[in-house]
Amino acid sequence: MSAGTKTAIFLGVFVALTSACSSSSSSGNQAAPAPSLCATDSRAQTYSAGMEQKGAAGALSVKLQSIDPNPVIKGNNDWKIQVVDASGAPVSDATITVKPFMPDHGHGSSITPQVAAGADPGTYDVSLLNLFMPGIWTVTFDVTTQDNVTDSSVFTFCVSD
Ligand SMILES: [Cu+2]
Repeated sequence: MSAGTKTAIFLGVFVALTSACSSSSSSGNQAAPAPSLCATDSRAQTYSAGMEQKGAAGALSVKLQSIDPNPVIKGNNDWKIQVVDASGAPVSDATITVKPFMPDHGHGSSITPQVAAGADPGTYDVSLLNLFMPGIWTVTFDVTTQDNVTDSSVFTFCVSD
């Protein structure tokens, strides 16, 4: 066998290997469609009536009594909440600031949620909770009581496309 024949055989094997490799990588591009972002994000909470979020200071808690719509939607949401103290007693006449925020994007909402006293002790009606983009939103309730007790509770929900 001449040196020229050996070189030709070597080149033939090399071309066969590289073409097999490139054809297998191109077929890998046909992946299944990505699942919805909310289904796979473990940060998202699932709403249930009465779900409670203890404040960071441990002094107050916020309960979600109802959310409308349920689950949360892209756009304006109305929530009914109740604030309770560490012993579970309703806290009326508190000052509450509600802050929606997208942690992955670093922005809030330009619409300021409105808070009004609710029908029952310690309850408040939150309106214009504007979650305007799909994805993870944190909703922070900063609460100050008449006795100047302050606390902050955070809920995390995912807004679907
Ligand atoms: Cu965003």
